[in-house]
Amino acid sequence: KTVTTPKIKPSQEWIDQKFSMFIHFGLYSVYGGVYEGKSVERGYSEQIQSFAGIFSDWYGETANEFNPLKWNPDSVVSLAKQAGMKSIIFTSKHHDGFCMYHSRYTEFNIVDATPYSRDLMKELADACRRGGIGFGVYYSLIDWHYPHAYPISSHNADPLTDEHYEFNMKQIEEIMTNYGDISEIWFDMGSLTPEQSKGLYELVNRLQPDCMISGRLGNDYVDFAVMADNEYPDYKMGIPWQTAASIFNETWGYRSWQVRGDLQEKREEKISSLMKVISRGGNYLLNIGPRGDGSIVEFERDVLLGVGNWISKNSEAIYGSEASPFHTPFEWGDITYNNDKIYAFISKMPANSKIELSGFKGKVKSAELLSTGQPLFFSQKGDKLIINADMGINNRGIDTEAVSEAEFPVIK
Ligand code: FUL
Repeated sequence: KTVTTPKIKPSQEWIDQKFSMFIHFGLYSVYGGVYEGKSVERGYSEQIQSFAGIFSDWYGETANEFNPLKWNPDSVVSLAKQAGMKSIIFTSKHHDGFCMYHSRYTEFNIVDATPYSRDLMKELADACRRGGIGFGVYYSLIDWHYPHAYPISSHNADPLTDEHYEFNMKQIEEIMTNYGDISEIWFDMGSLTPEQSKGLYELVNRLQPDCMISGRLGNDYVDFAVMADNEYPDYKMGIPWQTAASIFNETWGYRSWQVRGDLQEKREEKISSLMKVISRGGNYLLNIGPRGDGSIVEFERDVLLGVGNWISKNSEAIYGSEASPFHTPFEWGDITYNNDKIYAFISKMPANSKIELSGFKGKVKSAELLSTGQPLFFSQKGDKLIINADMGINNRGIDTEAVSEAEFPVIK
């Protein structure tokens, strides 16, 4: 039996990213979750072709009007950076089979089939490089457009015919060859045989040995595990992993009738999820779904900017941090760890404002509010530490800026 030594990938570098942007942008964005004047409420909007039962030829004709002139890759990169994100993962091809890059193997792509006629993915990859952030690719292993994939299956986990698999191999080869360094490939869906998963895994490794490969390739060919959409585990895991989340939780692609909400609430929800993921050692991949004209939904932009603003004051607790060394979850929030320092992220302040932690071996030197350096009272008895997290801030009746500061304090 031959034993192959697993290749060492720069997984630590990948783990250290912590926070990245996911973008679901494609032909489906033109529909915005609406078909024949009706909102399609069932299912994710990026899968409208399946959920609304749109006949493929009609769906394909949408390409004639796809001209996303408001798309500006440099400002998308700048938004990601302001949000504190370290890479962008872009939908090269979703289940509908439409390629957002110039594929040689189908004309159903943004260069050959639309008035836009430019390789949008190439321009985004270049913008990421200019902006100094990573670029990764989402690739659906199923393809409703592929002639042998009809009728569209609702569970998205059909086996791949040999022909379809060969097509995927060729597309992955061109993606891995023509778009510079790819930080991760987010394979999605399909039910592959072990040989098929192996073939794709080896192809990526050969062309881009540093590219991290998502576990949705199946059959244990995995560099990082992907949690169920919007979910995270209770504890840290023994493998690099990621949680992908969308702003509205019910869709990834643009939905014209679901574009706003309570900004403060949404921002808090996403900050809490980010910290839950990071405290368990994972990476958080937060999605935006641009409109068909390429513009960014203002609410999504504002959520991202709010999260980024909070991160900028607490970045020490995030980048370069490790999962919580405590084995029990806490009612009041989550913990990260970095070089002798513990960061306690308080999402639900206890009524008595006391944060209790046990298991300390040495003597604790100080406790402070991370964003301002305000020292906090604490006492240590044996291995038990009690911090008084009452920062004298009354959450009611003060301006929003102060509320934002007060709502999610991080103690160092
Ligand atoms: C899922 C897909 O089926 C959804 O459409 C979306 O792309 C999500 C991120 O992954 O498996």
